[in-house]
Amino acid sequence: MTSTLRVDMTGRPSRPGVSRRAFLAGALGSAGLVLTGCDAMPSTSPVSAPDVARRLAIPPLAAARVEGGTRIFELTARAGTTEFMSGTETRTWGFNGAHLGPTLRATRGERVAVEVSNELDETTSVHWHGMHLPPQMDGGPHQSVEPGETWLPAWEIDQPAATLWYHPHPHGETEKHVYMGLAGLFLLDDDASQAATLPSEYGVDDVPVIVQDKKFDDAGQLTLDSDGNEVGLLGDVVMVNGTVGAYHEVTTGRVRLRLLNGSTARTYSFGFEDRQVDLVATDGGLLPEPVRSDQVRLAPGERAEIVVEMTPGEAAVLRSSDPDLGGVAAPFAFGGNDTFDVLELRPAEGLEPSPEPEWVWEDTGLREADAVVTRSFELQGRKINGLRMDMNRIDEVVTVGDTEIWEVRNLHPVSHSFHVHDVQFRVLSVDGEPPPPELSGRKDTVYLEPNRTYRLIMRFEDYTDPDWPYMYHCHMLLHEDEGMMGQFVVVAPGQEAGEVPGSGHGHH
Ligand SMILES: [Cu+2]
Repeated sequence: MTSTLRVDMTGRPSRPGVSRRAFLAGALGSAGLVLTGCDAMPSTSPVSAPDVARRLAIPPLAAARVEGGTRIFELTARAGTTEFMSGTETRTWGFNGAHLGPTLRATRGERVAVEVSNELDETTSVHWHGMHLPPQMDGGPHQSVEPGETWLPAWEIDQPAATLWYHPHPHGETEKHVYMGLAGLFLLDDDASQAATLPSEYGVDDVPVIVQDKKFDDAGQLTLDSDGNEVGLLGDVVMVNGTVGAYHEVTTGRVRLRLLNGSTARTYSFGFEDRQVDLVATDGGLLPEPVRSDQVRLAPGERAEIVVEMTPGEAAVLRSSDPDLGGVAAPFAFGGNDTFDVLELRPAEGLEPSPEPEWVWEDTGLREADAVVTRSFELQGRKINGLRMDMNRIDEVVTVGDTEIWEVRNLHPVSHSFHVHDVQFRVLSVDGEPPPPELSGRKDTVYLEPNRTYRLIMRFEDYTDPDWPYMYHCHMLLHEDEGMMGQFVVVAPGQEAGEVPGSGHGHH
């Protein structure tokens, strides 16, 4: 069975007096990655638009060595320069390179470790977004990596196959570190994903698509000025894997795109003008079945895997169009309703056949009847339950093994993107209604429309530690940095919360 999501094929012109088709043709002609057609934001970029399309960069698969049964990766954060635009060297940060990082990949049941080194001039950290792991390995704001230091987290991969990612999480500085380019994918495989009939040749028909928007100053340098925008910075240049004006050559009848919204603030609505796609996976792995979709909305931090059917010799353009922001009042949309091209797929004249996507789904096992605790989280301004983040305060104490329901309410006219560390949750309901099919699988981040209540169910399976907390927070990174975050610990039955290590020692 397939379902149809948000049909939005109105053919509305992107600019007054310009037909959608004409705009698309024009945009393609100039590799049109500079946003146009926006009411609320100037559409001109101080950096000239690229006059040629560029081949999509594919982040390399990270090399690893295996020692004593542990797969060990190396990530070094450093500064460098990147030529986003011909002839302009932009200062950026990256892992093992000048911008973004390699793709880490591991299989369920494997033990992994990462040597994280910091060659920047400032403190950073690396959080494994979506990963189930002990809190000391989580890479949140308490696992700082100081300049010149190396941090060595290790854990066992113990969750279904998924498209996860990694990025810094330093207290109050996350927006800047991600924006400068510190981010990469962490792909997990398992028996089910390996048996699935999904395109799976990395970088060929299984394509990482890290979507980010940037803003450049007159000198071609990145600027992080959000102009007082409530949601944060909305850039006027969009890039995929750091490539502006990206195209990808396709040789197979189907292609799988692993979409990551790696932006700091912008919400996207991905789709193709001329075809539907099969949504096959969300943040934490495969969906129960493919969901036939026109548009896939992703808030910052969210991922989706889509499978696109190709026509030989006929280009297809992944666009982000006017996302349904879910009732965000116009003054707060701030250009979040832009429409623009993201990635052009260029199929060959002859395509190798690809099978229909099929797999055996592993049930989440999360049942409302099993929930023993319900917690309430109200988001407003930059606060959760009336409080801003305090590194020394433990906000919630969870007992290991418990299934819990988290009722998350957005009381703000602005959207938020709610992320919980350590777990993959399932959305039970949105304002009391069953969730749409795209929210039927494993999630670790969910878009919160204004004035709605999301009931999330999750289970905290192991890794008790009364002292080291996990985070929950808004993944719109300006919001997070300004305090929209809280901390929880997972304790043994009957155990009390301890004290956050280092508390009382100047972490205020
Ligand atoms: Cu937010």
